[in-house]
Amino acid sequence: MKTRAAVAWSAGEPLSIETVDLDGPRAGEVLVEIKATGICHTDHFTLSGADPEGLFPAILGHEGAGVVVDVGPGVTTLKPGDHVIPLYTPECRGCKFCLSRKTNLCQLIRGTQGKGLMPDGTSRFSIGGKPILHYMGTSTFANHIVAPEIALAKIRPDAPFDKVCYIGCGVTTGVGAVLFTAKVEAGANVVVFGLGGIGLNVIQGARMVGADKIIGIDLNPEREKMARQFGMTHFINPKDVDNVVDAIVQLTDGGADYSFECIGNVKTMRQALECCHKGWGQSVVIGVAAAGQEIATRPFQLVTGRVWKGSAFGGARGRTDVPKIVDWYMEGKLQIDPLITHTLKLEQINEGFHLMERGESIRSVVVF
Ligand code: NAD
Ligand code: AHE
Ligand code: ZN
Repeated sequence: MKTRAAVAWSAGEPLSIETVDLDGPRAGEVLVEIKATGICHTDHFTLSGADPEGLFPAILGHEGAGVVVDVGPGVTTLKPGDHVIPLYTPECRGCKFCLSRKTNLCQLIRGTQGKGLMPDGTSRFSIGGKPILHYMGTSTFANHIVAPEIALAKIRPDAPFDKVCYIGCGVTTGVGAVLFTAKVEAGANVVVFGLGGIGLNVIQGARMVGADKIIGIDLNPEREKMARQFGMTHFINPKDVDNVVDAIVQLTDGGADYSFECIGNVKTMRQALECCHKGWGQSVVIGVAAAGQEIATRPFQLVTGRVWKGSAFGGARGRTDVPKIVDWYMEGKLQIDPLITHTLKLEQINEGFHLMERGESIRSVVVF
């Protein structure tokens, strides 16, 4: 079939709207009509050329929601008409990683996914016979995609696509990092570096679990108002203090119980660790740093009890947890609507990237 997609022909170039050929679903695969997709900073990162795994030409996008159109042989858990959220972190429930119960990082198809290919080693997208690569197994900047059954979470049919698409990455990443990765307890002091599409969801996760102080750090003063609406109790702009770590340690009587880095900057990752409380403070790296970047700290920071960990997709098991997070949204337990600051047509997708670069959007959502 033919579909429309925003194609990334090469790094650093604007996306180009094209008519793309899409092959039908093979064994274990599902054809999905994407109804809406968010634009995450990770799409920007890959398009910029900073992603060591970035391959071109490709169809980016990993924060979508849509409807099943057709299923390939052997698919048992989905049928045409089902509403789904594509998962860049699938959940096969049978690999060593899934069975460990220690991680959400299902590895069954990670090898081919990272090469921009379906599990059988081929692409379903092409233009004029030339293959176009998939991205993160999702490619939600296309109106139709083919995805593995294990990479689709079935969600309730009354959830609005243009809002719950954000659960495909940002909401789950932020809220999940608090609930599933750090397991923040009521009364804890939490520090969030970066108050964008991810950090604001860390803030709402911290509020959900009953955190005490929720301290937000951002260079953009415009972020303070929205962050306070989501539960932030204190704001620090690094431009206004001599030393951001000292300011946090002072505010928290010795340091944060938990900190979350939601920027992707190795300097703020160090600050996020070093602002943690001696003996027990935990820092969770969420931000994705560019190729060649490395983190550093004095080992003494770890010797004296601070813990450095990371979180991908909020530690959520996609097929199990994503439908629950959609329910939380529909029941009013978490907010999404105010964070979707811009709704665009596919033809305007490059404007979505510019809004992010200028710090004017929290989330832009493209509606097909
Ligand atoms: P965003 O652009 O919406 O937000 C980033 C925020 O950081 C902005 O508010 C910006 O003003 C602020 N900022 C930038 N530099 C700063 C600095 N030096 N000090 C303080 N604040 C600064 O981005 P996003 O969509 O929220 O994504 C954040 C990061 O999380 C990105 O690196 C993205 O790739 C990553 N990410 C990771 C996962 C995961 O599973 N680990 C999932 C989604 C996104
Ligand atoms: N390709 C990059 C790594 C990018 C990365 O860490 N991605 C996160 C999701 S970001 C979503 O916005 C992730 O899930 N990582 C786990 C994984 O298996 O990719 C690089 O540095 O190579
Ligand atoms: Zn993302």
